[in-house]
Amino acid sequence: MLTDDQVKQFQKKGYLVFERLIQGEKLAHYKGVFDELVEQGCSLTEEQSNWALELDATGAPSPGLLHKVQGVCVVDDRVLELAKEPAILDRVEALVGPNIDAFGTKFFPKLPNGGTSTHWHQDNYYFGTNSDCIVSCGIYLEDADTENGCLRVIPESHHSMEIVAHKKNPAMHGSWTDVDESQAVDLVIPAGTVVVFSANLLHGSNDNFSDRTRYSTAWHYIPGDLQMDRFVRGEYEDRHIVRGN
Ligand SMILES: O=C(O)CCC(=O)C(=O)O
Repeated sequence: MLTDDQVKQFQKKGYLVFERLIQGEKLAHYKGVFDELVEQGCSLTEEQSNWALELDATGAPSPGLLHKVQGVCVVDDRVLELAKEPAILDRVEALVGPNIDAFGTKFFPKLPNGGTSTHWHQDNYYFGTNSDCIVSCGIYLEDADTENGCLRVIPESHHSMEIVAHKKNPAMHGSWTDVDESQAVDLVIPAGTVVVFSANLLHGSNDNFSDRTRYSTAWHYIPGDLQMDRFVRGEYEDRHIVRGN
């Protein structure tokens, strides 16, 4: 269900944006599911498995400030239904094939006034591969703009197939790399938008400087038969068959 032009654009630019793909009651339903997770996460005083809190300047977790739910489809199987949404999979199928798994599921609430998700990186850095069979997917449950930290991409940066060096700071979640920000595109998008992109694409987002949340959930779609050392089908808990076999 992608046009030839869309497939070409994915190949050329490394990403595709589907505005308002999840709509109306469906969007409200999923937003409600994530509200529940935020409520749960914001009662945490220390980190727990799957649940990460924002870090203060010394790298200590900040009680009550949820940063991320890693493995969100394991924590709440209602989110797995979103990973199986036909509107998404019909499009992803054109890039990944008929048998599709999703792995590495996460939710970022990006809370107001300082909430974080990820800075510049390539997803494949984390997976120890430069495979171009991995299609990352971000779903934005709320309007995302430059104030609340929309997704930013470096178009065409997936072409080199090179995984660049990433750095780590103990007072920050995740690893990141430097990019030429003059090449960056801000994806200012309305609620319900789905972005798919190559796992080799440089992308990231700024922190949330607004007084609004910016909920997003993300994972990676792969062909069901793709072998991955650390994410073995049937063994790795956060790898799910979402279409076909
Ligand atoms: O928060 C975002 O929009 C970026 C998320 C992201 O880059 C990731 O999950 O790898």
